Amino acid sequence: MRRPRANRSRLGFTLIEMMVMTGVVLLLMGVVALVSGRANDHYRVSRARLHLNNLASTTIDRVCDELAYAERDDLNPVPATPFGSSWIEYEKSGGYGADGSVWQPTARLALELVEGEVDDGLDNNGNGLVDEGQLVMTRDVGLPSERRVVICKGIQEYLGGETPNGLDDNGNGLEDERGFSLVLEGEMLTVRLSVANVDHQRRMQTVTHETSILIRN
Ligand SMILES: [Ca+2]
Ligand SMILES: [Ca+2]
Ligand SMILES: [Ca+2]
Ligand SMILES: [Ca+2]
Repeated sequence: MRRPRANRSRLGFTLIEMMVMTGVVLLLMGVVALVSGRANDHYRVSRARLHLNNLASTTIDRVCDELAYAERDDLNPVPATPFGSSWIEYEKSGGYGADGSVWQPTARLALELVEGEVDDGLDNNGNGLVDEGQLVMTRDVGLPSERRVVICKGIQEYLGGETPNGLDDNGNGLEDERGFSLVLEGEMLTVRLSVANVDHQRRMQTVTHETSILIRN
C-alpha cells in the first residue's frame, strides 16, 4: 500500500523551513557578533583616550604646581618665544622663615628620550611610537642628594600639529616646539604637552593639553 504524497511534501517543506531558520539564526548571530565587536572596539578606544587625557592633565597639573612657587629670576632658561624650551631649572619657595622665603635646592623638569629609544626617526623599543620621550623631574640638581623621577611617558617628539621645519605649523606662536613645551610671555607661563599611545589594533592616538599660570616676579 502506497504512502500518501502529502506526507513527503510536508517532510520536504519542513527541511526547507529548518534550513531557512538556521540561516536566519546564523545571520542574527553574525550581526550580534559584529555589533558586539564594534561596541567592544569603541569601548577600548575610548578607554585608551581617557587614559591619555588623564595622563596629560595630571602631568600638566604637576608641572604647574612646581612652577607656581618659582620666581621669574630663578628660571633657567627663561623659555622665550619663538622656540620656548623643553626643559627648565628653577628654585621654588619651601615656605617662610625668620628672614623671609626659604628656597629649596634647584630642581629641573626636562624632556628626555625614553629608555630604549634613540633619536633616529625609528621605533627602537617596538611600542609603536617613534622617538617618544618622557618627562623627568630632578630634585637637588648637582647635590649628593640629587634624585630623578619620571612623571610622564609616551610624550610625542613634537607637539601635536608641529613638524621640524623652522615654521609654526600649529599656529601657537612657537616654532618646532617639542611634545613638552614651556614658554613665558610677560608673566604668563604656558605649559603644553602631547602624549600618545597605540591601541589594541595598533592605531596611534594622541592628545594635546595646555595650561597657563602666572609666574611670580
Ligand atoms: Ca618607541
Ligand atoms: Ca627612535
Ligand atoms: Ca608651533
Ligand atoms: Ca614646525
